[in-house]
Amino acid sequence: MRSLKKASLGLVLCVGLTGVWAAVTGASSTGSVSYSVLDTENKPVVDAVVRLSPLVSDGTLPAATEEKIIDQYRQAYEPLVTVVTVGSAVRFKNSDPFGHHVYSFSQAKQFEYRQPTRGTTDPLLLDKPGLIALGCNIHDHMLAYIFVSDSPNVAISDSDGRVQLAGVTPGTYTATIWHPRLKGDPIEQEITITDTEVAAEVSLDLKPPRRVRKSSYSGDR
Ligand SMILES: [Cu+2]
Repeated sequence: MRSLKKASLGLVLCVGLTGVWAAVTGASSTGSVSYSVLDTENKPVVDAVVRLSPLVSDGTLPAATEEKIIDQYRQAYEPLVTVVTVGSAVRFKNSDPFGHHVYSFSQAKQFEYRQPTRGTTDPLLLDKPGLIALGCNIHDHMLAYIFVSDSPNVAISDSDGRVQLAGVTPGTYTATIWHPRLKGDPIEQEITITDTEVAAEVSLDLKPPRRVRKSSYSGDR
């Protein structure tokens, strides 16, 4: 009887340690990808979202990302594109000395916050994956986006057009690439991740940038 108990304990320890072992040896069992996002003139594209989804999903949702703040400053949203995983929350900050009224009618989230003066809203839970377009009921030119991902492997391009995704389990994925000014639907590419860094490139056909009139107010946040 005693030996049976020991055997069961050993099994429990084994199962528990497998996860720890995988984490410790992560460097050799996961891969990474470095995406280069360019426009049709080969110039780097900032604010492009790249998400990797496994060809066959096991239905597991990613852990929530840290709560993010979307600021409203000089009649513009900062950042233009926010990326979170599903189940995460965002707050809206008003850094202007006048009111804003942020809202969305997007399928992934409908909400509105009237902010007559400076301050930060309560957290808004993003419980469905998808793209959320934000607008302001007071300032029509204010636009921004929240990309809510059902995959943990998601990131946004920097000013060099680079997207780094690390800690990706080797396998075949569909990469979905989206940008606020993309003509047409998001681009999909099949990509195979190995245990070394994979380099990938995508070219986006973009609409011209909008001419945004920013408020002349330039006070402190
Ligand atoms: Cu506004």
